[in-house]
Amino acid sequence: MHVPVTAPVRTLTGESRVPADLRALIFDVDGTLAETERDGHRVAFNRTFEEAGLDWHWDDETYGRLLAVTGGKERMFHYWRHTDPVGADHPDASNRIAELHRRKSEHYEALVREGTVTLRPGIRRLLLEARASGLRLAIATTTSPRNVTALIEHSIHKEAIGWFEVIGAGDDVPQKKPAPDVYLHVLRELALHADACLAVEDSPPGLQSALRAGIDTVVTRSTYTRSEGFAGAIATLDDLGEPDAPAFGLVHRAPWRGHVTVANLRNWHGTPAAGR
Ligand code: XBP
Ligand code: MG
Repeated sequence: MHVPVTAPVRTLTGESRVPADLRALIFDVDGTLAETERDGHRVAFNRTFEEAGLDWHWDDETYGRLLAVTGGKERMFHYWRHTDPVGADHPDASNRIAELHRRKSEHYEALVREGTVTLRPGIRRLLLEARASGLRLAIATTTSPRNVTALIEHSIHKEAIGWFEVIGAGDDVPQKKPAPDVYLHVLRELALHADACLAVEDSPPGLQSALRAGIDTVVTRSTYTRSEGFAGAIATLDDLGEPDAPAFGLVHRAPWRGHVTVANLRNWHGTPAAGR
């Protein structure tokens, strides 16, 4: 049984606060639920470029760097401006990007439905446990609701999209991650204060977005973020782990090994984070 934490904790800045009970988990999608960037989005971008007769090709290393630009349309525009500033200045450029992105999304959905992208360790287990323990679930992503639905339907099951009360997507808000907009939007829709939530993220822009919305965050590093620093996260782990395949990482700066459970999240939540 969960016993709510009511004792005040002292933050790094010295003030004490009484953390709210944990009520909801908010998941990022790309890189967090699955390695969608490496196995899905990157492949879909390259298929689109080839089909469109462009000489663009994003290898693993290039794509890793381009992930600093969040949003597929924004990422293509950034690359275009870099490689062909005159072409990218054409009045029709944003229509061209929108068309490429539409096609890329079709390729992505097809890849997901072919089973190219699978859930990361511990995701299905933790989602099921969270539901059983009455935690509310939501999504805060930069990608589109359609991509999220395809992934959840295919990798969990047809009805599982209904597990998530709110799906906050990049185009729902004025600014994508690292701005806090998508998390603030999800908090509003859930009608919860940031203190009652915990985010799960995989990338520096995602962590920044959640922290700027005031939400404690657990990071599970993904392929492209293995060597990044995550100051401010309450935990930085390789993944969520499974009972027979423990995850490794740091929780409040102390080494940790195991599989993440709802009880762990309740313990970690509301405790001052390292380096914040
Ligand atoms: C994900 C993104 C997205 C995907 C591509 O970031 O930045 O742009 O890379 O999807 P996060 P779209 O995991 O932080 O939400 O092409 O649909 O944008
Ligand atoms: Mg991500």
